[in-house]
Amino acid sequence: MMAAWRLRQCARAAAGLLPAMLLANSVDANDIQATVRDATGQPLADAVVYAEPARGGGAVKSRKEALIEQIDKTYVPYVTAVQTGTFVNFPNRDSVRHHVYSFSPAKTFEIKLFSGVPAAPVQFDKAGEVVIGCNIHDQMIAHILVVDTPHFAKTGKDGVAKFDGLSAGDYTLRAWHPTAAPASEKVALTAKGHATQFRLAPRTQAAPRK
Ligand SMILES: [Cu+2]
Repeated sequence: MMAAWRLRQCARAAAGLLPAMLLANSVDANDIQATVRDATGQPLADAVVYAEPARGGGAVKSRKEALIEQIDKTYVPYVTAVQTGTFVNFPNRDSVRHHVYSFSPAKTFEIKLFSGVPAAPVQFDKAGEVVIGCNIHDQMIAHILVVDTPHFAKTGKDGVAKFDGLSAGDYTLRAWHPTAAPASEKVALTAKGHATQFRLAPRTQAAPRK
């Protein structure tokens, strides 16, 4: 207990040394902004950055349903991040039928050959990576990262993910991408916010297949 307490105090002290750097990045109070790059330093789009409170649980869950559409035999979007418990539906906008499925341990399911909007969305109730495939079109792949926190965002083409509304306190900040090895850092978040960068190495182990 005492060791953990001291560690937090040190982390807070260290964070206090960097206000100029944080302000330079225009981070508002209790915001987190992370730039994610690949091993060569290029900005990485479709990465998910999320903050897990050290004290865990108790967070309000968003009940907003997410959509992964099928357009021109492509899943849109390619990467989706959702909080545990979120429902996702898979509207088919094509004139051909699709057969959505996943064998991933975090969610195994299938929606057999269908047109239009499936009658029921699928609930993702377990944190982890879910790879979505189509039984008819092998090239169709989508990724869902299910996270046990309401604090997450996906990077754009500039590699930047940003989210706000966090309480001050200790977090583990994680960065994830389908083709990269995940990374994390401990953050003692203050009213000054937190700006950081991740450089992700390629995955040494293939991402779990659909
Ligand atoms: Cu298909």
